[in-house]
Amino acid sequence: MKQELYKKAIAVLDANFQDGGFTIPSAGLYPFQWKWDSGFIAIGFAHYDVEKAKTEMRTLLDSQWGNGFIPHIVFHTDNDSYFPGADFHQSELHPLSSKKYRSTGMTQPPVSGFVLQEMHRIAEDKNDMLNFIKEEIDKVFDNHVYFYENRDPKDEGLVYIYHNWESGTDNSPVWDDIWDTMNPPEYNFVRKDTTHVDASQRPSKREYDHYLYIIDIAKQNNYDDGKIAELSPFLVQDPLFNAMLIKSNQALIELYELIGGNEDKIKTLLQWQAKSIASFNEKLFDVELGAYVHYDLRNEKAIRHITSSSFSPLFANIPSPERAKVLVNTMMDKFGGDDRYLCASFDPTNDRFNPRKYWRGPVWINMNWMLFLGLKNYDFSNVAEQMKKDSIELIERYGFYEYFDCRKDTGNEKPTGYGGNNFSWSAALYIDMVN
Ligand code: 2M8
Repeated sequence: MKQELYKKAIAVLDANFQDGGFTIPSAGLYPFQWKWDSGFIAIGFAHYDVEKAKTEMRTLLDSQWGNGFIPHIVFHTDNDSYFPGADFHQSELHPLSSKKYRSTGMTQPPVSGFVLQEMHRIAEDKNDMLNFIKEEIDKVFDNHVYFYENRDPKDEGLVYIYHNWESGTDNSPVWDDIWDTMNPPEYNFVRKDTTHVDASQRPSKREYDHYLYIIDIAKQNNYDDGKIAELSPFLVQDPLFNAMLIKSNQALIELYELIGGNEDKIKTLLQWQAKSIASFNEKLFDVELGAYVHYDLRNEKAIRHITSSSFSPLFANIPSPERAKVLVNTMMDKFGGDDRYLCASFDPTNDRFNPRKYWRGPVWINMNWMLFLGLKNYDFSNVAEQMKKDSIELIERYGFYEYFDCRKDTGNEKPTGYGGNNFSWSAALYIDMVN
């Protein structure tokens, strides 16, 4: 471990931690609390400041709505360096939204369950951490109830997302075909992200029109889930989102077993698990591509592209060992090679791949962290080690960036890190990976 860099990682997290008891992903660019960022951040804190780790999760879970929903951004302050902010999202339109915090009316991948388990794994004082978990765990369970009751209209055990921002992989080329089915108005608005980061590394204005339009439809319906399921032009079963839910279900089962009692909840979780895993394997695996893919529920068709999300089921123990082998072959065949770092966010052999643009190709540390653990779990030790080594090398070489070029420096191109710098989850998961 490089001591200096480890100290720098801690400095990044501590500087991004705010008085309100939450951590911003990156100063300027992202000035509020984001749901899945918070989870990864708490894992980093757990290694050196347990109280901050608990505070991070406590604050996030405190933003829960009356129906179990947990929003994707919690607007703790009136900072206007981000668009679209609280006034655009208007979470107050939903009758059960938090009265304490303004937020968005959409969510993000359900990481909280497995984050609590990671915090318990890392904690030296297990009793103290279990006491904390006892206080918070039911909120995560209620969040899963919300998903299964409101986001699974066909009762398949697979939940939908209604906005690309819910996926976390905002401008993935996977959504391009959905944008082709829509024709949103040209909105007039002032972007803030491109004042912090070069526009070539961010989504286009036209993409933002689509993002805002979907929110407008949800708002016209007061963020009512039934109406959204009926009317949203974007309705997708995302393998990453569903894998996170399944991973968190499993974590909740194991944590409830540790706590004792809670038989009813464990029984419900086991039922969800059996159904979700079966449907996931049945519906989202594309035999020809040798990978899991997204399913467009609105237009009733599979979106047949390979992304780093396609491999995330490894993290949640979803594929059989045989299928895991197929997945890893696909990964190494298309995303691997001596001239590349693992793991590009989008298929480098596809025309839509862009190594510098956000979720259209660059390497993301949170995805690599999940893939590393998944590969290790299936005993792909060499690939797992490479995933970890590549992640650490990218950070050592370029810094705690938001995302990284997957191409190795051969002299012609100048690959580097992109997006926000001093990025919290890159620092947090670096801390976890080198520990
Ligand atoms: C990015 O998304 C936000 C919207 O949620 C944005 O571009 O403004 C994504 O990378 C998302 O996954 C992440 O949680 C967020 C904050 O780091 O930034």
